[in-house]
Amino acid sequence: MGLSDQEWQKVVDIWGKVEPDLPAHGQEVIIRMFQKHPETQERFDKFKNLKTVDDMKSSEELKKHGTTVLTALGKILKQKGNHEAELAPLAQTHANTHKIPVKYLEFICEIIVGVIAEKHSADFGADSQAAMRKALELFRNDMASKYKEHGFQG
Ligand code: ZNH
Repeated sequence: MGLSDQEWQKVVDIWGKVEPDLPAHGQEVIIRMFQKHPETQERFDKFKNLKTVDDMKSSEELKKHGTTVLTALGKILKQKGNHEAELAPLAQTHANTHKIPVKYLEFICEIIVGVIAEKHSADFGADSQAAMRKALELFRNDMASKYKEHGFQG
């Protein structure tokens, strides 16, 4: 389940390519999630009324949210698994306030891998992709166990 030092290094390296433009990556991730899994859009009071991809693209709020999500995820990934302090508040809000099932976390993680693969194909080979998938799986598993502590089955 854990990642080796080399795997963490791959995760941190590819994140270094993502980080200079978090807003563009974040926007793309959120729009794709809404397109591919429309039920996820229903979870956002502030985005429910965005009907078309053009509406989504022109929403500054959506871009801002995408940036917020990837900023939080980046902080977690950089902890290389020692992410208790970063994860706890996120699990708390996502279990109690937003009530986001683990399934939706799977959706977004898969989309994140897809977006990075498209934007950074040269730097995101099979080994890096596998390492990132492992890191995201660890993130989800730890979110899921925190969810249970909050009595949310996820
Ligand atoms: Zn989330 C919010 C992150 C996923 C839904 N988020 C949020 C925030 C953050 C995040 C940081 C802010 C703060 C709080 O806590 O509240 N997310 C995140 C991450 C992830 C996520 C990192 C993974 C990766 N989310 C998610 C999903 C969903 C969500 C999948 C659905 C589907 N979120 C959400 C909501 C909110 C949030 C609804 C609220 C918004 C507003 O503002 O209203």
